[in-house]
Amino acid sequence: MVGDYVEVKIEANACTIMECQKRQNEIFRFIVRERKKKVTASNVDCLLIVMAASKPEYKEGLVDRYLLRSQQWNVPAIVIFNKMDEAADDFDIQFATERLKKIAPCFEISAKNPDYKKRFLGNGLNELKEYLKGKTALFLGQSGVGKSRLITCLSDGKAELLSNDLAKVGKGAHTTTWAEIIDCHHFELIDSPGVRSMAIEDMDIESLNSYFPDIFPYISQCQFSNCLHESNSKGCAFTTLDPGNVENQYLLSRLNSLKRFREELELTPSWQKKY
Ligand SMILES: Nc1nc2c(ncn2[C@@H]2O[C@H](COP(=O)(O)OP(=O)(O)OP(=O)(O)O)[C@@H](O)[C@H]2O)c(=O)[nH]1
Ligand SMILES: [Mg+2]
Ligand SMILES: [Zn+2]
Repeated sequence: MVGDYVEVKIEANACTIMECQKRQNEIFRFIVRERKKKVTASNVDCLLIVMAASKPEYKEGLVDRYLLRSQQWNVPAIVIFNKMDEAADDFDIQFATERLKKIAPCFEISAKNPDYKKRFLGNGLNELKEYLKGKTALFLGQSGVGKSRLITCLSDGKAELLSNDLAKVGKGAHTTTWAEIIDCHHFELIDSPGVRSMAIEDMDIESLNSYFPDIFPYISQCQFSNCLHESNSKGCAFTTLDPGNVENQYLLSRLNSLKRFREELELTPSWQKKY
């Protein structure tokens, strides 16, 4: 598995894996149909969630989906807003960053132009490199957001090979098709296409609330534990929040994601998720 530490026996022209060390953590999914756990990588210190400021369009629901996995795997995440050199007019990086401030630090990046000067956030490329020091990080993000380009940029040319695929991108084709770990001297990066599935059908609905640590304190104040947090829900803690207040807007939009995920999880009966 990518990220594993193994003992190898080296002979004249063969290398044999003798033993695999115990994993600190695993990046996994459950395959509901086969009732099997599928591990894609191991020993990951941090998730790099990459979102594009231009195309593919930034979606709160998507970043929240990746952050949900971060909670499930118990691996801390950061969010990278890439392509800031050509950010869409309606992309509000400050709102997006503030909205996630209790969950994950955000960075303002242009992988295409490493000299890009950050304009909105305290965190740019230098801070990202500093953050990554000594860590093994795994990329998450849609096709075309710039993960491979970012690796090239962060590796200071050590990962030249990866940029070869630049010639054939543009249509959002799945250019990276294998999982690999890239040693960038001060840190290691894993670009893995296998973990990008957006489906969350395998998640445990009982854990969902706790995977939203920013809104969990409010949820626990709702009068009923099975509160649906709708505008007509009796005793709901969210109905008393003033939506004109920007802090409440962050909470309510995160709540929106939680409600959507819950609806999605309800589609798969829990008996199917016993492994
Ligand atoms: N303008 C601009 N373009 C970028 C930036 N980063 C990447 N791109 C371009 O976006 C396209 C996709 O970049 P990739 O690095 O291949 O994207 P990826 O996330 O690795 O995509 P997959 O391997 O398909 O998952 C390429 O044409 C890049 O040159 C950026 O910061 N600014
Ligand atoms: Mg790629
Ligand atoms: Zn409620």
